[in-house]
Formats: sequence, structure tokens, C-alpha cells
Amino acid sequence: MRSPGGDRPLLVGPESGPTSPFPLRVGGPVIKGFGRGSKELQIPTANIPIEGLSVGGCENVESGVYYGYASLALPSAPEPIVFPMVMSIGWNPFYKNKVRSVEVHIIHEFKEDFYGVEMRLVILGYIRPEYDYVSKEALIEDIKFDIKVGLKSLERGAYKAFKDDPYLKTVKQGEGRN
Ligand code: ADP
Ligand code: RBF
Ligand code: MG
Repeated sequence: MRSPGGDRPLLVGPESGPTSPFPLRVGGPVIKGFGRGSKELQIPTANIPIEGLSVGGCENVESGVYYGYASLALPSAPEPIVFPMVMSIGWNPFYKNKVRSVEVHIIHEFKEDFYGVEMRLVILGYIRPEYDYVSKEALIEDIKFDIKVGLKSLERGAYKAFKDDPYLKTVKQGEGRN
């Protein structure tokens, strides 16, 4: 059971750029999750179907917390917009989920929800395993630190370059929407 605090590095992954299995490219339409992210944690997570992992050829990817870029084909924009993100793949041990989920916190403030919109991910590095926590506050503190790790790690040239990855940009407008 993890407690709040504890030092961990702000930079994750080699300076020279992502190494195998990264970069991983997965995507799917944003679906309803457990309804907890925004309400309980004040950290919304856009969920995509777990099947997205097999399409991307990474169904065996280790559970844990990752960072990278996400793009959204928002109806209001002419082309997909790319944002930094941190995400969890796994069972949310703190909540003892019965299903494995893929949840992405986009590091940007949105005015509106974007359920149904096609989201594409380029995953560039592994931050940490998923933990169980002594409290909700301890989980929130760790996720806030993950956000710092993600942003800082993406600032490096060999990671920043993936912001322009064609996979993030090639979503046809309307794709993935209901
Ligand atoms: P759910 O349990 O349905 O996933 P959440 O409480 O986790 O609900 O909220 C996620 C939803 O909030 C996303 O599907 C998206 O429409 C919206 N949202 C708003 N801002 C963000 C953000 N910065 N990152 C991810 N999702 C966001
Ligand atoms: N849930 C856990 O139970 N343990 C974790 O270590 C954990 N780490 C997370 C890290 C990030 C960056 C994100 C976005 C989510 C994480 N979650 C974790 C999932 C969190 O519990 C989930 O997003 C909410 O319960 C809403 O579904
Ligand atoms: Mg969610």
C-alpha cells in the first residue's frame, strides 16, 4: 500500500529517445468510464476501449502509468489537435476494478466533454507500476507528480519530435463519432 510523498525522478526514459516497445500507437473512440475521474479525483480521464490495444499490437503491454501524446479529432477543429498526456493501463488497484482499462488524462483544460471523438495515442515511455494507496489523496498526489514527469520528459527533443507523428494527424474528421 503506497503512502503519499517519496522522491522519484522527473525525467523518465533515455535521453536519446524512446526504446522498444516504444513508441506504441493505439487509438479508439472516447467511451464512458467509471464516472470517477472528474467527480472523485478532479482528474478527468478519457477512456478508450481496451480492444484498442490489440489493434495497436500491444495487448500484452504491462499494466502501469505511461506518458506521451494524444490527438483528438474534435468536431470544432479542422484537423486533429495534439496534446501531452499521461495515462494508466490496468486494473486501478485502488478501486479494485474487474476490467482492465485504458484511461488518458490530457494535460489541457477543456471547456466541454468529448465523448465519441476519436483519440489517438503515441505512448513514449513507462513511468511506474499501478499501486494501491492508503488514501484517495495519496493517489491524487502521485497522479499530479506523473503529470510533471510526463511534461518534463516530453520536453526533450527526441520525445518532442513525436508531436508531429503522422499517426496523430491522419484521423479523418468525423471518424469515431456517433
Ligand atoms: P469517465 O468515467 O466517463 O471516463 P471521467 O470523470 O474520467 O469520466 O471524465 C472523462 C471525460 O471528461 C472524458 O471522456 C472527456 O470527455 C472529458 N475531459 C475533459 N477534460 C479532460 C482532460 N483534460 N483529459 C481527459 N478527459 C477530459
Ligand atoms: N489507479 C490506481 O488504482 N492506482 C494507480 O497507481 C493509478 N495511477 C494512475 C496514474 C495516472 C496518470 C492516471 C491518469 C490514472 C491512474 N489511476 C490509478 C487510475 C485512476 O484510479 C482512475 O483514473 C480513476 O479511478 C477514474 O477512472
Ligand atoms: Mg475516465
